[in-house]
This record gives sequence, structure tokens and C-alpha cells, in this order.
Amino acid sequence: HNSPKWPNDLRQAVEKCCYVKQDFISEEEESTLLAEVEPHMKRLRYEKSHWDDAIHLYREREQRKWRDENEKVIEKIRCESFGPDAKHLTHVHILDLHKDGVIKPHIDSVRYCGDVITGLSLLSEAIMRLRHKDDRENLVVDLLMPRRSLYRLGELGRYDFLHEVLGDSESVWNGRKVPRYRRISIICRDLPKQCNMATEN
Ligand code: AKG
Repeated sequence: HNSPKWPNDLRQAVEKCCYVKQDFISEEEESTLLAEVEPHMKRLRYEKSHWDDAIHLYREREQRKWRDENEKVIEKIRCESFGPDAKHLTHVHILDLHKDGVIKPHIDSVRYCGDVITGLSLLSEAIMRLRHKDDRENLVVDLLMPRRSLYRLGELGRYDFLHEVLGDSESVWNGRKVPRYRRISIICRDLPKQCNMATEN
């Protein structure tokens, strides 16, 4: 996607606020998170999306309280991805994407999320594709998210780019087929800006 149509510095700007950190958690940390998350997930059915939904074949839940060892991991995510003054959403979003599931291009509503979306990829690697809202075909950045990596989507990349998680058939990285298995993401966000402004309205 090295299109010549990228305006000056836009690519560097988006890569600065949207990135992946490999091996962000250990195998043991992944297992400990899964041990807490899996029993809840297994009780839920995978949902097929409605016509206007961005996600296909998923199940999800929100969690506020974590076992101590997992709370430390959640803290580590927040420390990495947010500034010191961030106002965090207290609940963490757990999204279980079926191996045939996809997340279609979307921008998270400003009603539900502030400047940053950040998460861990458990169980499977996957590719996240960012597409600029004004030129979805040419201004495209792919992020490879290996198993146990952290991704951060912030600021410019969160507001001006749609993001999606590719399905198995589309997942190719530098000519290598990236098998997309079932993937669980553990996602932290900050408070929507409107929440911060609520007292002014
Ligand atoms: C979102 O929360 O807007 C996503 O697209 C989730 C991405 C993920 O599964 O990590």
C-alpha cells in the first residue's frame, strides 16, 4: 500500500499514533487471561451481525473487576497506550471473534470512546487494516497483530481512519498467508469526550 497519493507526512503521523507492540504479554499472561475470560465466553452464542453492524460472528462482554494477576496486565495496557491524564472507561471490552468472523471497516462512535482504542490479541494473529475516511482505496495502512501483541489506535488514526480486522481469506502479510483462527481481544478505551463535557451542556 505504498500509494504515491499519501499527502505529506500523513503516513508517518498515522504510524506514530497507531502501532503494534509484539510480545507485549507472555504466554503465561495469555493463559491467565484466558482462564478468567473463557468460562464466561463459552456461555454466550456467537452472534451474526445485523445489516448495519460492523462485526460478523462474534460474542462479547464487558468486565470491570479482574483477578489480581490480570488486573496487572490491564494496567500495563493502559500505561502503554494512554497519556497520564487519560480518563479510562472502567470496563474492559472482551471481543471473541469466531475464526470465520470479521470486523468490517468502521470508526468507533465518539459517543462511546475517547481518543484511544487499545487492545491485546489472544489466540490468533490477525491483520488490522486502516483506511482514510476520505480515500478508502488509496490511503491504507495494514498492521500485523501477532498473537500476544498489543495494538494502539489513537488520535488521528482513531478519528480519520476506519479500522477493520480482516477475515481469513484476505489475511496476507508480505505474501505470507496469515491464518486467522478464533481471536479474543481485550480492549481498553478512554471516556468519550462528550462525557468530559457533560457538565457544560
Ligand atoms: C473496535 O473495538 O472498534 C474494534 O474494531 C475491535 C478490534 C479488536 O478486536 O481488537
